[in-house]
Amino acid sequence: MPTIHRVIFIADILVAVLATASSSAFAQERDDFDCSKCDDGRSVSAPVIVYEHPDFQGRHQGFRPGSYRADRGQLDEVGNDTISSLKVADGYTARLCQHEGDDGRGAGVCQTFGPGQHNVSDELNDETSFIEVKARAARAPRPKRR
Ligand SMILES: [Ca+2]
Repeated sequence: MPTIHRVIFIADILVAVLATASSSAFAQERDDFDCSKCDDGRSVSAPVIVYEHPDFQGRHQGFRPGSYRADRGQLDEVGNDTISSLKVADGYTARLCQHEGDDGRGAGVCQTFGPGQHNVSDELNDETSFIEVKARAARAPRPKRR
């Protein structure tokens, strides 16, 4: 029956078009998981997330407890001297400093942020080169003994 054949032919075309569309969608999805963005993906679940622009816009980077120095490339995702806002999860603090310092504690203008969402003050805006994230003692998991 010619009508049936025509329907099947059209159905075949539709399948082919859908297959092409979904494979390019899949390729797009795979691009989203490109390794250059792996850290970014993980950063979303980090207790502290810093942002390039005020109000949590622009490039961002997540940090877990520890100290991070721009001069060691540890702020490369967001960029040195760019941070303008940050989010701090409950039970954590983030200390931002203008300079890395020599003693692992940061130097210059420093400011500590508790849980919540913050825009960085003018004093420290686009200046941060050192970040220290701490879990507050009451909620901190006990460090493993070596
Ligand atoms: Ca900025």
